[in-house]
Amino acid sequence: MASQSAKRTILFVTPPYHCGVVEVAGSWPPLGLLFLAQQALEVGWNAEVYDAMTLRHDFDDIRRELGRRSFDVLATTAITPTFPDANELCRLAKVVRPNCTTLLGGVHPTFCFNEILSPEKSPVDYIIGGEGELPLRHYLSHFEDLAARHATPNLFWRNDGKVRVNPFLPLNDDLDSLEAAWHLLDWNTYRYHVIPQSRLGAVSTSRGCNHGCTFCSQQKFWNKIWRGRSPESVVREMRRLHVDHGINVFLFTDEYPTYDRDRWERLLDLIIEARLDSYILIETRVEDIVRDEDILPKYRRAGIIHVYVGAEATDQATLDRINKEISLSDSRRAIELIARHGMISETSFVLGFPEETPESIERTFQLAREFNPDFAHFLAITPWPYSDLFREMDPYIETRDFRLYNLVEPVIKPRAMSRREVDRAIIDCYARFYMGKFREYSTQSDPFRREYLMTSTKLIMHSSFLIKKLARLGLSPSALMKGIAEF
Ligand code: B12
Ligand code: SF4
Repeated sequence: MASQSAKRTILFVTPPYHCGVVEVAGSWPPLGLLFLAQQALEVGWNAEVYDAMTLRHDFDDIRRELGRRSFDVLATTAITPTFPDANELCRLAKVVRPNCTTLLGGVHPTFCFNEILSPEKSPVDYIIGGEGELPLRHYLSHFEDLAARHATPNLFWRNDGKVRVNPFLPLNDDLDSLEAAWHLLDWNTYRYHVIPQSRLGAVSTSRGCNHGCTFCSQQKFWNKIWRGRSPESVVREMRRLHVDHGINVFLFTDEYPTYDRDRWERLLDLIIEARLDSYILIETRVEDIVRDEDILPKYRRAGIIHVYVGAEATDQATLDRINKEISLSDSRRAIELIARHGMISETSFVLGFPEETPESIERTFQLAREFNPDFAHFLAITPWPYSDLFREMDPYIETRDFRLYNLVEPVIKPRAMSRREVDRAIIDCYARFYMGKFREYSTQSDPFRREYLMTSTKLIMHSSFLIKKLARLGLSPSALMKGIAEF
């Protein structure tokens, strides 16, 4: 442990990457980094969080901010699209503070450690792969002793020009023991724009998913193992966030919160009892919504207002191909049930597979309209370089620019279409879907649903990703918005 007199500082920074879509709805706290910061504090380090992404700082701002701060370790995180910016962040840290150590974690470096660390001039000194808390604790506790530091579990590092890989710890069975350093955030920054006067928090009630969708990184990252916290510990944390920090909208960050029905129902009961007067946003699988038909009123009473379910495709052959293990009838029914119980349904449809044609996109669009979720996203299939899908898609991948691997930009060229045509088809699906929707929203009898749906649509239509896309394709954002509003 670092001594009190020479307390070292680890600065956690979010890469300043933006691509629209989910960011449009709010500014989201960096939960993963807060779990890690708590470990640093517990072993006697100073920990600071600089959320450059949410503050919308560019690299000039970041250079100035890093210059103002004093730190020994700069730690950052990367999913695939944010990796180039995370790498640049490490480079900048070395320029501003040449003696600092740079540390990277998250799903992308966990799998792509070799290509990140191999270049002799890589600005990344170390990578901690997989679940970060316990390895980071070891790394920081043994920071002063290089041999012990290099014995950190889950560590990837360079030695004699070679990339070394340390054995991984098993996943932590005791998720209740992990806390997030909530007090390090400036809470005024985190809002859910759809709900006025809101303050947005993020709670992880479980980690992992036992399914094997071939496009998904999360099942690989968590080894297809699902682990849940006890409902009591989740509600304790929610109450603390509500009382101490005024959080009234909670994102459950879980891949699969409803996996264990008994645990889930107990959690709903405890949240209802706690009377937090707050809203909750979740993501789950369609068959669980169908399974839970009898307890859906509890979902709503607990405050769940927004449920994202991955429908992904509108034909069974595609669902089977991506190993989604759901049926079209469950998708349709889940969407129906969510609305019937006063919640907002959101789902996505993935486009741009190698065999895609304008006709197959039109079929997906028509079925999406028939499923009629409140919100639909039309996403470009994106093979993360470590996903099961990658090998199969490799011959069709036209760009290795990871910044484009964000589910918004097509990176695959289907046999019968260009990427630009896929891009245009995606915009067309969005425009036509929401043209039909705006009128439906404005005639909703439930005022909460009406307000929520109309505010969200305006946010989507003004989102930077749509505006940029439209401009690139020579289309006018204002004409589209006017068309939707007048429809
Ligand atoms: C919340 C969230 C967001 C928030 C991010 C808020 C923030 N600053 O963290 C918002 C809404 C902004 C967001 C945006 C996007 N997201 Co997002 N997001 C999530 C979500 C739902 C939860 C992430 C989370 O908090 N997990 C809980 C924590 C505890 O886990 P964790 O972050 O993985 O961290 C642990 C380990 O990874 C590791 N670790 C992570 N970083 C580090 C760093 C160090 C130094 C160490 C030691 C360890 C370590 O230790 C942590 C603790 O164990 C995940 C899906 C999921 N269920 O995980 C998708 C997910 C991460 N998002 C994804 C995507 C694609 C995006 C967008 C590109 C979507 C879009 N087009 O808008 C954008 C990118 C914007 C951006 N700049 O990041 C993908 C990433 C896929 C991939 N493999 O690259 C995911 C997996 C969802 C999916 N569809 O598959 N997202
Ligand atoms: S159900 Fe969701 S989290 Fe689980 S493997 Fe499929 S896409 Fe990934």
